[in-house]
Amino acid sequence: MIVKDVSAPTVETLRSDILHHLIYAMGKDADHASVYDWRMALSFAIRDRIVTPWFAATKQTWDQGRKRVYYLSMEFLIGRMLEDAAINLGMRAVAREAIESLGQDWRAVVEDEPDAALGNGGLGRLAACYMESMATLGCAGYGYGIRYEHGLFKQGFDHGRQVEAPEDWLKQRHPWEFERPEVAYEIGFKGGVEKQGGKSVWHPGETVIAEAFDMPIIGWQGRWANTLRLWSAKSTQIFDLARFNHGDYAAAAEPEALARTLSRVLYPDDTTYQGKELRLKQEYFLTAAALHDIIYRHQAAGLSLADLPKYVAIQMNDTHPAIAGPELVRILTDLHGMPFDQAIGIAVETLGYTNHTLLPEALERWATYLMGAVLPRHMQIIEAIDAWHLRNNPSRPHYVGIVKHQEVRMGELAFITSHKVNGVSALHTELIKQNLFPELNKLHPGRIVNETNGVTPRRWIRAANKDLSYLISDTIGDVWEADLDRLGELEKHVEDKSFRDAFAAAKHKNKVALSNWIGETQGVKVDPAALFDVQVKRIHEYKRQLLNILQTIAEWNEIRTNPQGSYLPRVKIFGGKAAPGYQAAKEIIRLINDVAFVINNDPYVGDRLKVVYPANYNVSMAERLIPASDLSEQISTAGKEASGTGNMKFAMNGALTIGTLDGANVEIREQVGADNFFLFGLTAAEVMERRKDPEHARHAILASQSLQDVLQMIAEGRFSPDEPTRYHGLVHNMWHSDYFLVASDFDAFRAAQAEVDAAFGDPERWWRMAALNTARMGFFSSDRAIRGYMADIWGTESAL
Ligand code: HBZ
Repeated sequence: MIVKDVSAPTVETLRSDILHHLIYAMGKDADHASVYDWRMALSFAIRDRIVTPWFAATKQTWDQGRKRVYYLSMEFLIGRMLEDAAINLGMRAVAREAIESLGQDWRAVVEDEPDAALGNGGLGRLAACYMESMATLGCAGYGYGIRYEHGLFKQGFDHGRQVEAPEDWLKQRHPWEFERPEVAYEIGFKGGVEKQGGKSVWHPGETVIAEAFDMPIIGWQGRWANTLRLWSAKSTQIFDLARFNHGDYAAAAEPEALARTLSRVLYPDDTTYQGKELRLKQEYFLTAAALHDIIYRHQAAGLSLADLPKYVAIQMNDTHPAIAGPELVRILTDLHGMPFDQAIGIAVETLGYTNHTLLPEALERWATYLMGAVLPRHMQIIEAIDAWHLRNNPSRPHYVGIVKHQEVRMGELAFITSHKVNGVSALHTELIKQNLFPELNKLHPGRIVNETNGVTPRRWIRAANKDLSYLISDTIGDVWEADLDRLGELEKHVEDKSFRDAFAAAKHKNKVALSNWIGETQGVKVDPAALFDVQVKRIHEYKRQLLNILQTIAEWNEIRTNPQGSYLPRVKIFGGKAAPGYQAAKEIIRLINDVAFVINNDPYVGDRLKVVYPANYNVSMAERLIPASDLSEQISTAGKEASGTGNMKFAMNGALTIGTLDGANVEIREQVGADNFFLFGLTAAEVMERRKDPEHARHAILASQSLQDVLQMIAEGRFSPDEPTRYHGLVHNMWHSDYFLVASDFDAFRAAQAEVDAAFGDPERWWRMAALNTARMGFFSSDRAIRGYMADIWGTESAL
């Protein structure tokens, strides 16, 4: 157990530290400093307090020869760091007072920080939550990723259409990173393989340098800190002086520019896979740099490579770093002369693989010619691993190997080179066993395990929802942040009216703040007393934002045809980006915006229904929206959403879920109780059954008058009067294909929404349900998830 001095500084000392950094780091005096300067000065002053626990943790791990966990991920969707760091160090109040005493507005300073958007969505945000939980639990480890110069694109809307602009988080200095020019490895690509006396020697045709940038990740109360090490690509050749001297200035800078493209930009595709050479190079760049670093550290401690699994656990976040298996085998055999069978055995013992999707279009498969060209030695090793696996397992009629139809299947590769493969919710793990890897599961029973996702309550309750946090602490004391099961103690207060009133008041306060923000930024006036119905996540057909907007149109119709009826006011809030090349998703975005325009400008409707879709949904926007939500839309086609993590954030913050039996919704419903969850829709098994009817869409539409009306209106151009045919393709697809079964679930969804209205119309009932959701969500802390990984996969123990 390490004890460090992280006692919060006084306002006075912090204030003087801020001024010190303002002058000596930023070169500004208080009279001329901008918000940016103040933010940097404050960040440095806070960062100073992370460094000591960070060093102490690193030293302790080293001294004790502890096993370390290495989390390899192409994405870390971190968001802002300042406020989170201040909270984990227990100094937010002091920091706020200090900066305000210097005449600065705390929120303005905090919100000046750009989001580190080094990820697409759930997978990247999960990696960030897991880093924070590992630090909180004293799980010694490193995250390894890429320091993309440009994170996920910025989304704008132009007449309702998504437009993408490059993201530029490094335009300003990033105060949370430390450049490590001395930690740099040469990474090779292409070239050829030569046999030298029975040994294979790879001569790369291209090389780049991977240079490390470290970010300390501080856990709750500063008791432990780990490192997130991000790699940046640099040229091995700094500058082509000969070309420069010939006056060819552009060509002289070319090697540098080319090398840098490797870490230039994050691929914005989630759940569709594109076999792009640059992407494969990025994956290898991350993985090879990480493995070099891991092996270097292991050997520097004087340890034998045969003992690697005793000291090292490597987790592959999806298949993106799955080249780790072949790379580790290459290092052990080619570079260290270990026999192949021993090397692959060590690789398997060391590696673990987390699967995040069942969607076939998301599963990575690289053409063998591409793999062979970019990584010729790895291609040979992959074939050797495939042959080894086949040799060691009795052949089966449906055996699925790694290389098939001239493609390398990264899922099978990751499976075969790992000792544990995990799904991210109970249902998803079952479906992995039954549908994704049935044969490999039979060959390796027990290898597939479940680790249901979790989220960090520090960021998602404590930082994002202050009023709820204070209420929780006032009610049950304040150690729930590190032991979320304690939220269960709220349950006995739920029958207490004054507690429920306080719970509702905290929500109302968040809704007022959100209403003001919507008014200011979207120009739409919304009533904070209305039901805030929110669907925020990547736009994807399987997530069914289309179902949500069609239901919205149906409600609008209802109000218009029966204007005397009594309606509870609702605000429909959407947020999310579509992959730039995903046309169907972009069409849904445009439809939502078109519908919003018509409804928001309809004088008949007034306050009863509003639709808002703020552009550029990101982590910071999630922190604003989720605490102010009443209803959480988790409405994917059953069997498609591996887990979801937004669903957990909403429920913890006292939003009720309307959802299908998909991903972690199943477990959320079990925890909060079926009475406190609005369930609808086909089950995963029913979905598979329904698809057998080639006419399922037509049948479902013909059975629903309200859906027919809605589709008719869209087809007539009611939401696109300037171009009535705009959505003909979409409507046609609804009638003739509807792969994600929007039509089949439509009536059930509307019925569930009617139940939501009934519940919201009964505040006693609603706030009881909402408070019970918060009280029963302890299970979904990422601390619980990380404990599961430590025990079931990594074989590590807390250092605390
Ligand atoms: O991972 C998501 C799942 O869809 C979601 O259900 C789950 O909760 C979450 C965390 O386990 N998957 C992704 O977010 N996937 C990606 O972002 C992705 C990114 C690049 C790719 C493929 C997928 O090439």
